[in-house]
Parts: sequence; structure tokens; C-alpha cells
Amino acid sequence: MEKERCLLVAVQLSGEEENDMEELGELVEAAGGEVISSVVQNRQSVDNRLYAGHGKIEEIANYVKELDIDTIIFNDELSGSQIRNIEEIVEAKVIDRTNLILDIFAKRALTKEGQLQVELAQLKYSLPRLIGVNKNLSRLGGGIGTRGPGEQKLEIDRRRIKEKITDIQNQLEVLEKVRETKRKKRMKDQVPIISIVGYTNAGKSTLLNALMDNEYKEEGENKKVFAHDMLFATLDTELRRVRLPGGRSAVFSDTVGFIKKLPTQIVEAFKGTLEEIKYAELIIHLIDINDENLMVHKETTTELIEKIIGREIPVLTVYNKVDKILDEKTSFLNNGIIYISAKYKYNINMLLEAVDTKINGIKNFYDLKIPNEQIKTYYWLYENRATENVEFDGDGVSLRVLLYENEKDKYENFIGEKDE
Ligand SMILES: Nc1nc2c(ncn2[C@@H]2O[C@H](COP(=O)(O)OP(=O)(O)OP(=O)(O)O)[C@@H](O)[C@H]2O)c(=O)[nH]1
Ligand SMILES: [Mg+2]
Repeated sequence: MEKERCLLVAVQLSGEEENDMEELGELVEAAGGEVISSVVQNRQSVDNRLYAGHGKIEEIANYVKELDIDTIIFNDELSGSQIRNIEEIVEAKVIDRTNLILDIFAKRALTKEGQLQVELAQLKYSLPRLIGVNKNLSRLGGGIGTRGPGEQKLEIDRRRIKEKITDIQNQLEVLEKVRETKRKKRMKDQVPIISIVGYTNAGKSTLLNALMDNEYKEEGENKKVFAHDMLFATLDTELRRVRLPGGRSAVFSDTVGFIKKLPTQIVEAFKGTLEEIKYAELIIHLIDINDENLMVHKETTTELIEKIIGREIPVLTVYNKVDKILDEKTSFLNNGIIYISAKYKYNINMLLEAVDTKINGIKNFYDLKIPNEQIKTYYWLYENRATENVEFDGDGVSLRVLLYENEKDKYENFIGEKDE
């Protein structure tokens, strides 16, 4: 199938952050379109009727003819009437940033919950815009901005949309209950959750896969998660159990990536998924160290974390993709910041150590002597903690074992001297 030919448009307001046309282009590609050209207009404020200036829109109308453009993509959220007014002049389909992102989400949603969440966000987006759609340029033909999850076509009738919204909300509530039950079970098991959070494409899913494949890993289980060089490769929250260096387990979660101007409809509809972050004991904020807009993206993520969580959760800042700037496998940690390569597995164990210490506190080696009557304690330690110098004699077993400071009291009766 031929790709939709897209023209990107942005209005640059003075004093506002610069429009990232490269990112908008990546979003278009993720939605299956092809970027033909882009236009940025500098203005003091946006136009109520046409968003950009009238002259500019006419200029765009010419490009549409000259360059055979199918779709014009605006880097902002537009009102229904703005979309209709522009479409009348340019005679091409007009899509705004929100609709574009919703479209990518619709393409990517695989699970039932993901699909329902996307559909809810799409319906909420379309509700105030129904009158805005130019009937001559019917969106039912297909392409960017018209896809529903699972290739369903979006409903167009207002009353039916409202009914559908209620219906989806009810279905999501049921799924939320299931999620809550699972969460309660995890909390009862006292397995701490660590959420990997970050801008889209930072390498979160790659990191989760690297964490699962560490040297302390548990046998079997743990299916790899999908990681790919595209925006919003991940839509659903995935949880994986990983063994930390000291022997205790933790559950790491990988979730949907963040982006500038993440549509509020998405934040609301994905509440269930995103709120998983709330229950984390620790957040790993993963940042691509090569990102040209690192500061802006870091801030975007921090703001979204605060918005979603609404309480203080310790954050471990981790810079990823250091392999792109360093030839050698350097191990450095500065001011509590960790530098890793998820892809080439640099410093993954160091990161796990840092997580272990944050969650469980420090560890020390102790010399224990366990009598035969309590040999089960030895078996447990052998399976679950790092042990060395194991020696059996007639009365029992002596060994060196790495214990967390906060569990050492349990073994007090067996402890000889502490060994530094
Ligand atoms: N060079 C290099 N590439 C990496 C590294 N980590 C991840 N990548 C690449 O970056 C791209 C995105 O990785 P993902 O793990 O899918 O990123 P994500 O943060 O999960 O992205 P979304 O789910 O789309 O938000 C993939 O092509 C990865 O191979 C790294 O340490 N070094
Ligand atoms: Mg991902």
C-alpha cells in the first residue's frame, strides 16, 4: 500500500519552546505516513479560526497541489472548527498532533485493556469535534486519524459515542478490579515493584530485557518484552520478576513511554495502566544520553511522573545508550546517577546493586554456623543468598553468607563474627 504523503505544520510562538519537527516526523512514520515537507510559521499567537495565518494556509494549499499531499499534520491540538476551516482551504485531510498520537496508539494496542483505553481516548477526542469534520473529506476512507483499535472504524454519531464511552468505562472498571486483585497479591507477597519510566524510545523495554538476563537471574520463566526503534513500541504495562544481587526478588515494570504534549485524553484513558507506577517503591527514570532534547524530555517525564503519582517516590536517574558515546566499557557513577547501555549490557549489575541497596538496604558478609537440626535454614540460604566457604562437619555446617542488614537479626544465633 502506498504511504500517505504528509506535510508537517507548526506555529512557533515567540518565547515558547521550539517545535521539534523531527519528533513530529517520527510520529508520522510511526503512524505509517511519509513526510514530504514541513512548514513552520512564527507568530505572536495562534489564530482562532485557522490556527496559522490565512496567508500561510493558502501557501499550504499550494503545496498540497504541487507536492501531491494527502494529509496535513499540525504539531498541536486543534479545535474541530479550526480543522474544518483549514480543510476548506487546503482541500486535504487535516490531522492534529493529538489525533496522530491516538492513531499510533490504535495501531499498537494489542491487549483488550489497551484497545479499550485507546478507543476511550479516541471517542473523548472526537466528541467535541463531531461538527468539525468536513463531510466532503470523509475520514471513513481510512488512513491516519481514522483508525480504531483492532481496525474498527470510529463511530460518528454523538449519542452512540456517549453510550460507547459509558460502556467502555464499565468494561475498564472490571479490568481495573482484576489488576487490583493482582496488585494486592503482590503486595501480600511483599515483592517490591520498581517502575521503569521515561521518554518514548529511551530504551525502557530493552532495559527490562537486560535486567531479566542478569547474572543472578532465576531459572526459567520471564518472557522477553517487545523493544523496537519506534515511538510508542510499548503500550501495555509489563511486569517481570528479577532477582537482585543480594538474593531478594523484585518486580520491574515497563510501561508506555512519555512524550511532550501527551494528549490528556490518553493520560486519562490510560489511568489504569499508568497508575501502576503509583505502587512502585522506586522509579527508574531512564534517559537517552544522546537525546538532543535531553533537558526538555527529562522535564516532560518528571512532570508526568508527578502528575500521575501525586506523592513522593524515590527516583533513580539512569542514563542509557552510553555505548554511543563511549568506546570502552567504562564504569562510572556520579552523584548517584548511573550510566548504562541496556543494549550492550554495560553496568546492568551496577544498576541492580543500586536498586537492591535502595530497596533493601546494605548487605554484609557474615560467618554462620548452623547445627544439623536447623539444616533447612542452610538450604534456604544456599538457594536464596550468596554463600561461600561452605564446610560440613559432624555437628552442622559453617559458611560465609551475604545478608541484608535488616534480616541479620533472624540469623543472630548462628552468627560468629562479622567479616568486613
Ligand atoms: N545504542 C543503543 N541503543 C539502545 C540502547 N537501549 C535501547 N536501544 C535502542 O533504542 C530503541 C528503543 O528501545 P526500546 O527499548 O523499545 O525503547 P522504549 O523506551 O521501550 O520505547 P517505547 O516503548 O517506544 O516508549 C531500540 O532500537 C533499541 O535497540 C542502548 O543502550 N544503546
Ligand atoms: Mg518500550
